[in-house]
Amino acid sequence: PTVKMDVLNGKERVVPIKDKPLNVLDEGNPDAIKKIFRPTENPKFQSAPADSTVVRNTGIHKVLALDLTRDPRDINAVGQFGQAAVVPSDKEQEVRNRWNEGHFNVYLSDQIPVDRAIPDTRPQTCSESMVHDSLPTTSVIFCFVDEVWSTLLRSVHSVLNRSPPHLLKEIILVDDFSTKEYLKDNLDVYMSQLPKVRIVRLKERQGLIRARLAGAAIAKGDVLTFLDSHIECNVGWLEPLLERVYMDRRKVACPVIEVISDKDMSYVLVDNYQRGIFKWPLVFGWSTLSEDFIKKNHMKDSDPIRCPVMAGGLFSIDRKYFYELGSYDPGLDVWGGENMEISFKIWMCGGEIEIIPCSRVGHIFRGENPYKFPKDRQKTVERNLARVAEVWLDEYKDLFYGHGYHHLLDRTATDIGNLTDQIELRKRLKCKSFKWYLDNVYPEMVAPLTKAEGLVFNRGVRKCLVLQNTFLYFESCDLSQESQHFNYTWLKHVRQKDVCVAVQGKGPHLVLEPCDRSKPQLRWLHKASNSALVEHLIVEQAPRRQCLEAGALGDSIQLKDCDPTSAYQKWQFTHYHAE
Ligand code: UD2
Ligand code: MN
Repeated sequence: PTVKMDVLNGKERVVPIKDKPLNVLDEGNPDAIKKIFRPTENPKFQSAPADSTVVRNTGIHKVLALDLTRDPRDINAVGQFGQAAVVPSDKEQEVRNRWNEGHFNVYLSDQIPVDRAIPDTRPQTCSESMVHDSLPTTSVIFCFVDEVWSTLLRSVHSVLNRSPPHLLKEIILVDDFSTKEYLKDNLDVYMSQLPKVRIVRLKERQGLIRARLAGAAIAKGDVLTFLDSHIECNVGWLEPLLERVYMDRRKVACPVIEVISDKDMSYVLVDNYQRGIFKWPLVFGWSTLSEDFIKKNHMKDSDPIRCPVMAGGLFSIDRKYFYELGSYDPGLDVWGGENMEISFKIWMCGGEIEIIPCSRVGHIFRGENPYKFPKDRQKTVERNLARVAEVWLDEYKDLFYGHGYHHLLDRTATDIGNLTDQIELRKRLKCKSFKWYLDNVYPEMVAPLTKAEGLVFNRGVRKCLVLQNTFLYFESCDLSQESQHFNYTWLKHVRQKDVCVAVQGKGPHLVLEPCDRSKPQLRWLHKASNSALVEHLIVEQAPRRQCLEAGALGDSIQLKDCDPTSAYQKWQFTHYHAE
């Protein structure tokens, strides 16, 4: 007899299904599927010998639309079918009181069944697409710290209810040293009824990066699938991810991340053709593929989309390949930047990142992190990003620092930790350069290596700056003279080769010094063409601004109080790449 298991609040009900045995048998070739499937996820079936239920073959089948919530227990339940849930007016205060437990509507989450149905939001053709019968198995890894009970449960049930059981090796819950009581014994008891779920408890707070590593370390599946602990996997989400990894183990597959509203918990589908990108200074974002690009590549809405970077939370990766790549930099703390690290590593060391539109997972995006950072949040994220920049960005790391992170260059103030292992790893894997990555994976990215360059023209004397034999002076402008070529860099240096224009002591005289990223006295503010070159240090430390000024006869150059009306303080480089 075919039965459907249904779990709510720790109570198990076994519901006989009247007419049809299981929705899943509607799909594809029933014979093939009977062979590769256990009838249900019911633990009672799990004691059956594996080889009697799992028969592998090399054929293909239509992607399975297994969904044990398709026929929900209570069609009138709050939030059922992914609909917006309404807060009764007398509960609004409670909503506010409980908001900070998760930085979303925790009150509503608790009202919604942990096994609610959600709409199948896949593009039309997805249910017709074929996958191999012999896909690899996966371990699903959720790490969490102080996750909301109902949300964590809904995440786990969405995996159990919508994943082909023979492909789901296990679900690993990594508790990153949560403080909430309910996540202790209660969670153990609840999960003990779900034989595929294992719980790992970390003895101190590690942050999500090392927590994921702890989960990966004990995983037995062929593929690792990482998920955030406040998600709902949609119908047919798993096979399309595993198919890509199966076809090429160096492909890392991400589902489309849909939105579970933090306010009303509704399941909202997102626009098609979105890919993950970054802007300087390594800020993750989404960008829609251009219509031209879609046309030129004859793309269908179900085709995989290559992504320069992944969002971070949800992806499948071949387990052995994950370790060949050196997994994550374990020196990354708590939250942030690890998505950049793994993305650059994957692309530059021979892999690929794709979003698979036929795989969709809802995620509650929150305005704030609902947990505490052991150290300052901003400093933690900056430090993580600086580690990534130092290891992976080559000469482009100056763009990272130049877009608001100059202060990180002062290593006495910011200790970004030891990077020897990461740099070694990059050498050992013979990874390509960041320039290669920009040219081949993300050519739309604007990444000029300097902010401005060429001749440095002074408006007052109408001559150009010359650097020769440790002297700085003016001459008639002549592009053919190397000695008149300067760069204005992301680190705000006025620079010729390795020599930088600097302020001597407290001024007014200038000196030439070897360029040094950490020294603030080498930095000049220059906002636009035909504007001042302002001494950086003075701007930060004193109200009196000092600007570079050419002597009226063009025979000297020194620091003077800034005077916006003086043409002798207006400077112009030949080319400006930015601002
Ligand atoms: C996004 C990613 C997230 C991660 C992060 C950057 C998605 C949907 N989410 O932010 O996975 O890549 O960017 O780092 O792509 N957690 C711990 N220990 C901690 C902190 C967090 O276990 O110290 C857990 C947390 O409970 C959650 C997961 O890590 O399950 C991700 O954290 P988040 O949901 O706060 O990150 P999110 O979605 O803002
Ligand atoms: Mn999240």
